[in-house]
Amino acid sequence: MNISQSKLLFERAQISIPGGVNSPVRAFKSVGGTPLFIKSAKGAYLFDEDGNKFIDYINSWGPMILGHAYKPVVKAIQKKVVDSTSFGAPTELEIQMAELIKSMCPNVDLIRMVSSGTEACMSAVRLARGFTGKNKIIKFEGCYHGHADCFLVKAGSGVATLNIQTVPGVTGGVANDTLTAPYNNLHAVEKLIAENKNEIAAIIIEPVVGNMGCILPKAGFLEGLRKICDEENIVFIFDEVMTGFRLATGGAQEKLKINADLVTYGKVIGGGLPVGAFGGKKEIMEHIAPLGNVYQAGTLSGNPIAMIGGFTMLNELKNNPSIYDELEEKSFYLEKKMHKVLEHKKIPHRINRIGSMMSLHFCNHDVYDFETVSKTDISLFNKFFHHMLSNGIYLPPSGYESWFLSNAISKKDLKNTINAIEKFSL
Ligand code: KE4
Repeated sequence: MNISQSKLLFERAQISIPGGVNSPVRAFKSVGGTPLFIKSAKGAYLFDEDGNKFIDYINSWGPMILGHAYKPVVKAIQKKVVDSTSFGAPTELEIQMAELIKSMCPNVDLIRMVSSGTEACMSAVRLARGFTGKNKIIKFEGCYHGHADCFLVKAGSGVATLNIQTVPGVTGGVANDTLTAPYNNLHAVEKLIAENKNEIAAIIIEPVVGNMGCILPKAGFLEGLRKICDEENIVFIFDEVMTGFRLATGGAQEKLKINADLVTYGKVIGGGLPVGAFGGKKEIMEHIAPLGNVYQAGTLSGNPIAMIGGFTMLNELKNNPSIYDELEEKSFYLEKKMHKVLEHKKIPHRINRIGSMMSLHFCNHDVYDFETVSKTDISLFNKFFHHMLSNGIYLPPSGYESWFLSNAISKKDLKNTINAIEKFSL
């Protein structure tokens, strides 16, 4: 596969941009090789600067649930942009967006728009601390909630991919207020609660993890955390930046039938434009400025172009709920066929999947937390990644990431993906 243009661009990029990328996971650091520079994308396909075509299983790390350059979203943005790109003042569209989200997601009385998932999660934690008057939070090893200082403790995604044990610049004071427990380990959380009685403001969790591969909650785990939060006056925060509007219109709260106190969103909510949000119970959200004193702000929060992109995307999902059935059918097909091929090849593996989020791990054991992910054969994954890339299949460049299917993917694309796997050998 000719990637000469990407090679030249990557060399040039590294002169002006740290590592040549504006987000570390894009750098192919763990899988090795040159990151591909993308020229355009349409539907299920990416086209790089060398003219190579790929079936996309990253979909911008989740946002492109209906495929790239989705016509209604493109048209809505084109129409809106001529009315200026930002006012720094309230608009009706922001009300419409908030009302639409409230109609789709359970348990959201008030919602505040921001410009990234990091901002959403950072703001939700500050709010939980302000609301409870307590300082500590519990997060889970391998979960990733963005790059705010308090989350960069045993984090997933790029932090795990790059194996950064402690992030320089995150002070001891901040790290001391972030407690961690293994995912799916309720006993470890109970122990932290007992050791930090009345000091814990929030438990923040990816209700389905996408940042150490796709990891599903074991039966009773989330329910147990819900009970702890109720008993201990702890704010239960669902980080639904990945799962929101992807697992169902109502995200993981709807799919898993469990209510958080605060929920954060990103990715799909913006349809590929910079949008995040946090929302939840009125009695908590009304502590946010200007109603309350928990200050949170953003020049481009609720930006009209970002709003129209997200509003159009969410409306498509709300008005066509069959999309989730189609995504389930396509994702199940891929999982089933991939398992059959790898089993026939006698390659030990596990496939974790829920809806259109999935991950493949090369191992002989179940994968249910950071420790079990860390014991998978990452070097074999890296070999698999490059095999698939050279066969026109663009997977996340890390064994610590989830794959995302878009509903633009066709049965033929899925069959081509399986054909590529059939050509894989150890
Ligand atoms: P952003 O600040 O990157 O918009 O969102 C942070 C975030 C928060 N919560 C969850 C569950 C997330 O998955 C993310 C971001 N996910 C990564 C992919 N694993 C974004 C890709 C990147 O860092 O470039």
